[in-house]
Amino acid sequence: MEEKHEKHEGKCRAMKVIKPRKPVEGENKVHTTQQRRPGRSIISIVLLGWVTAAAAHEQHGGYSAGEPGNPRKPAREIVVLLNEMDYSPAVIEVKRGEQIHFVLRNVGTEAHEFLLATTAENLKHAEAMKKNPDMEHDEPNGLRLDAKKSGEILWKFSKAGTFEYSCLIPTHREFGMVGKVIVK
Ligand SMILES: [Cu+2]
Repeated sequence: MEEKHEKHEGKCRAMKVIKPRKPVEGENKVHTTQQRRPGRSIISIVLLGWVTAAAAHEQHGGYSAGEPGNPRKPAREIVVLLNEMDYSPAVIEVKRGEQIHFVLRNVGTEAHEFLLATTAENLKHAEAMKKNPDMEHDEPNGLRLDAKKSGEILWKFSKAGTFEYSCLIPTHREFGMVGKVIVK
């Protein structure tokens, strides 16, 4: 359990701590044409770092509810109000492949979160948050909003199934801060 917590906290920061991967021996052969172009090499290093971070995310089952949306593609807007201790609406239906532009408004008097994931992932995440209640969330699938603040998430529901959004600040989920997304 201990190890899981640590790994999970690592996940939450995976998108922030981006370290370029050390080149593996033999890899240079593939990139020989790029060696004369320092500009491209830098891009390669940045991309490698990003891929490594993305892979780390994937290992922990990140983005279990689909994938970050593409701002160039059309999206349906859904306004969700966050309050003590619920969401409105509490159930959302979308079509598989549909992009949703969530406009999130915290109309309550304390901070709340909106984290899109499977129930299993959110429950695991909630365990980690008991140890670290002020864990920051700045990920494509979720955010924390202070009272009276608003935010946005663009999300593509690429998988069919039932997912959820919930607030993992200790006790909030238990008090009712959980909503359902049905993807058909
Ligand atoms: Cu909350």
